Amino acid sequence: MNIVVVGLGYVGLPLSMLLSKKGYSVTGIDRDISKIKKLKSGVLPFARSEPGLKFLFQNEVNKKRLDYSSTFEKVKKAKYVIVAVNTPVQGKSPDYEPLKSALVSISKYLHKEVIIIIESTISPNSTLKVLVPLLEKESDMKFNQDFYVSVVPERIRPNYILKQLTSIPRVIGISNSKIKNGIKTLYTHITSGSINFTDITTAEVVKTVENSYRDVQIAFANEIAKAAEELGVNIWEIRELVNKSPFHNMHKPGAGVGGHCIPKDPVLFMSSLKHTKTPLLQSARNINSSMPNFILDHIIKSLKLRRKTIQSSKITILGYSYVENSEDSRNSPTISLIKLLKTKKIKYSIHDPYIKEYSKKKILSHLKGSDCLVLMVAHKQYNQINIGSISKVMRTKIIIDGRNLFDSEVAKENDILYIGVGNNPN
Ligand code: SAJ
Repeated sequence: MNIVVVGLGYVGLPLSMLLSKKGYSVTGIDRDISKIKKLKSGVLPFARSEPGLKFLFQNEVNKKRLDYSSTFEKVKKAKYVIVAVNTPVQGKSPDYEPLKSALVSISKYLHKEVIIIIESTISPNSTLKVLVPLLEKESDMKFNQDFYVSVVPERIRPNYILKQLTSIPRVIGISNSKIKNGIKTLYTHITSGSINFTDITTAEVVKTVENSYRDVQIAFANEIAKAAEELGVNIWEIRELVNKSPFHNMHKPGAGVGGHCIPKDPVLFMSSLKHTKTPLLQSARNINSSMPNFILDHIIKSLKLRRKTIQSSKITILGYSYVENSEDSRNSPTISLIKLLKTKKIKYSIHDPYIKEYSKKKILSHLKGSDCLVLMVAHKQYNQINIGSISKVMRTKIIIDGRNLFDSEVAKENDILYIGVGNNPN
């Protein structure tokens, strides 16, 4: 059976390889010609540190049944067309340009009985009110008569892509029971997790709500962390003890919330509401987006404490990506922090072991003569940092620990001013 996967990012590319491994004939399509060229020459264009992905790619890429292209002809022969293009937000509204462009291209080759599966995260009501009318207009065919549409929101996370893709339960929104068995078989080949059928709009709501829920959970931790500083208590001890109470799962406060899901999905959800106000979701977004500023405040305060002017200081930022042990830097809190440092004309250097541009120099050479170490991402490599050695090379000994990675006691023993998020032991 022929399947086309449109959009070869963190969702579509692994999915194209997994489907090939399961024996399907797969064509992966992306409008980024350089990405297609790399794939066809056997080079993985990104996510090289993703567990298991390189191995899967090397096993599948030479098989005849897996092909990559920047054109859409293969839609003509496909039974399923899975769309996994990015759906960013611009301000408070979805930016469906990539998605609409993909659907217009697909429409040119649409034929009877094709099932279009939307894995991209979209705001509630988008499929039936925007995407289906576009497909009908562009293809001159009828929804639920000539072609069918299903919404199966992606559920992956960098560092755990293949593990989650093959095990997490999936929600499948359909509007015609005729396609149920076929889609059930397809997703049973993808994941060992449960397959949960519902209607199209419910599937759209579930995805945006599950990430809104996480955004609120993280914002709660961040708000309590700010209060903990005023109260002079350690948020990490608070969190540990709170979570000993049954049914409590307080999340981790930190330097901010980045990524391709959490910052965006609550905005997608809210964009579909015309009358209902969502102050909690909006506050959570505001709190999480405020964390890079909170880090900046700590940088300025600590430099002042050490009688350093911010203009004469040099900051070392550890971690550029949005989440630990990954190269993915989409919506990274470090990007927000850098913008703020630039407005204050504070000099900085960046290290990140997963990003080529920021991994040329060793950590210690970044810290030589530095006045403040700002830990933004808890990459596993940073666990090896020896506080004693960094203390010897820094000009001013300050650590702003955005992810509770360092031991504040050890910092103190090395005469380092240690400031965490929600943990200021001074
Ligand atoms: N973060 C915190 N505190 C926390 C957890 C995360 O500050 O307690 C920050 C991270 O540092 C990062 C951002 O939030 O900057 C997002 O982290 P994440 O762990 O939520 O990772 P994502 O963005 O890849 O989230 C994905 C989502 N999965 C899907 O959209 C399918 C999310 O719904 C999942 O809960 C998460 O993976 C997961 O844990 O699997």
